[in-house]
Amino acid sequence: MTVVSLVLSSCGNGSSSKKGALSSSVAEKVYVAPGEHDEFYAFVSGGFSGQLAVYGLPSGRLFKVIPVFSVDAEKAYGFNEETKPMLNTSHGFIPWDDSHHPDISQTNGELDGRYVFINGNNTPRIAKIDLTTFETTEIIEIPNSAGNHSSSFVTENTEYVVAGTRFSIPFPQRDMPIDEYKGNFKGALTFISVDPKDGAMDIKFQIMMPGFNYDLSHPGRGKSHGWFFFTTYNTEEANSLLEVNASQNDKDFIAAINWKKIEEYVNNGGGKKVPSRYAHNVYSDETHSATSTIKKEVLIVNPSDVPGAVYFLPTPKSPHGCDVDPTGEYIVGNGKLSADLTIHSFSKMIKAIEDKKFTGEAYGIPILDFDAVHAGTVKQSGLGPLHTEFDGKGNAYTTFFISSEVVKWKIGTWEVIDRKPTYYSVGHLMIPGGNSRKPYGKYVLAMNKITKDRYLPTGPEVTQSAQLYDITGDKMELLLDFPTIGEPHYAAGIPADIVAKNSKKIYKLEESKHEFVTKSEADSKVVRDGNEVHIYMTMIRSHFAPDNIEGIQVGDKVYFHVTNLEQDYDVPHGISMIGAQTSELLIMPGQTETFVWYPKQVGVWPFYCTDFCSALHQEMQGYVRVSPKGSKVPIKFTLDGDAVDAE
Ligand code: K7E
Ligand code: CUA
Repeated sequence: MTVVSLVLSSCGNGSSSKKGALSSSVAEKVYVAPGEHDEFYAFVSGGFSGQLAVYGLPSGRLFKVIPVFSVDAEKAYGFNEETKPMLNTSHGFIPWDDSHHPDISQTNGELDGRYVFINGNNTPRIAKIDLTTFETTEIIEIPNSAGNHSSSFVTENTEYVVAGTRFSIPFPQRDMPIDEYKGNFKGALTFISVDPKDGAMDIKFQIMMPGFNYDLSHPGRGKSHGWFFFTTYNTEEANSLLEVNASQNDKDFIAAINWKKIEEYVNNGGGKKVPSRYAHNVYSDETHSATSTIKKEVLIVNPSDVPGAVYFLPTPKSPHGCDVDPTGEYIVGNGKLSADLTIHSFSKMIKAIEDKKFTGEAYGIPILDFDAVHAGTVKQSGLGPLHTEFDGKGNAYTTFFISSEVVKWKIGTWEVIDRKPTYYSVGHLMIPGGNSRKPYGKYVLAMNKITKDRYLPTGPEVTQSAQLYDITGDKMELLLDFPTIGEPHYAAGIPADIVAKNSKKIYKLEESKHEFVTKSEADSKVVRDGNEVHIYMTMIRSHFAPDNIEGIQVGDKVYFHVTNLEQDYDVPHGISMIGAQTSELLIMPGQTETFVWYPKQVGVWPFYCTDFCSALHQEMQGYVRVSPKGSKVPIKFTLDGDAVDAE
């Protein structure tokens, strides 16, 4: 086998004309000519950057980094007064998180392109990004959770976005010895309802599961709609040296949750309201501002109170990925310490439940007989399987971290059809719509942890990257490498035409309900209120109004409320002030944003536009005169010598 492939590859390398022809057709497949658009959007998680990057496929061009869980000076996210509340939590203002799994909203099991959801792992949160503006518009904190990793996956009609805890913790949280973990720590699985009209999120209930680690999850679909599946590891309930102590059991579990049954139980008054503090942050496109509300309780469901709602499917070797095929029949558990993939059958699971094929129970939850639910095994498929996606044509693709490859296999016969190396140590992979009833099986994107020799060196830190493969033929074909931001984990892809047509171009000035909006230059003003000063400023090509401000004093707290009066597509302006302990503002047409400046030194200090907006951008500037504290210099604000409010 090795000899054959060696001969083949040396033959291919020897024929330079073939190599040339092949590489040019590969280049054509990813070439998007200047001025043309990509076929797909790819939303790639930023991992420890906390953000979400938007790329075009097949070109691999980066369009935007959407700030989600981390402050972003470029866009003033978390720096301006309008977005600071987005990063509020029960622990206070948290400027960073670790984002792993974007998932696009669905209707009838198909991508609908309204929202992308993504999880923050570290300080458990779920965010929603609105795909008309490509902005984060809602973040909800997840209480009683830690290492929010088996998140944020949506059900077939986006009834719920689901979040599962990776680390179990004491419930209720309390001061207790760590070695009393077993039986006392619990794992919360959280179901967040999504309002079908406006997308508003709300925690409907939390299922308080045994103290395992809940690693990944996916919804049932089609026949299995109404169920949700979570991989677990550390069913040993170890609390120390998990690399050894959590690898004792030959099999851990996939937890199967009948959420429809639990929803019904809850709607009939089931569950118990428990005090829990968590933040719910909402950004409004009308006020261009976010508000943060601290919620005080959450509805807890004990699984043993809802018979028939929760089962465990034994699954070998600390499974990581938990993936459901497009028909909803097969649930794939990738045991990361195994060479095999284990596939369970939903129909067999239902039958096994009816026939009571149980081999025991864990904390009152029935454990199903492995043979009664097992559909098949993909044998010796590689080393260190992590995640699986589907092409909608009966094939599945699994990543192998240790053997650095993507392996294509056939659903039902469980045979390996193809394998291609990745460079190197691949984590997730993504087929657009690959977590839905309707995958668009044209490309697979592999996201790698290690790239070593693939790029020019940049010191000890080397970029992480994605690789694009054509999967339209029997064999996968590597097309393109491109670097990513942060560390990519999962990604979500969608045909561009579903999303692009809804993309917003401007914010309508007359519709703004921002508390400090200034809708015309004539309305701009400066108002002193004790030692607080509010500057109501406008910007339009190519000046600020007012651009000369006097009467500010050392020790004041100066608010710049700045409105971009432009009503044309793609004409942002920026503003920054010398010595401001915050970022610039980058303000879209029709939008108002605010930064705070604490003048510390007497003098005349400039501000300027930071976004090259016109031929006279360099002329877009102004001055603030700062007098000593208690000075008699009155508030005065002018444009071209005239007081702007006098026009
Ligand atoms: Cu496998 Cu966080 Cu989904 Cu990364 S996880 S790879
Ligand atoms: Cu406005 Cu540059």
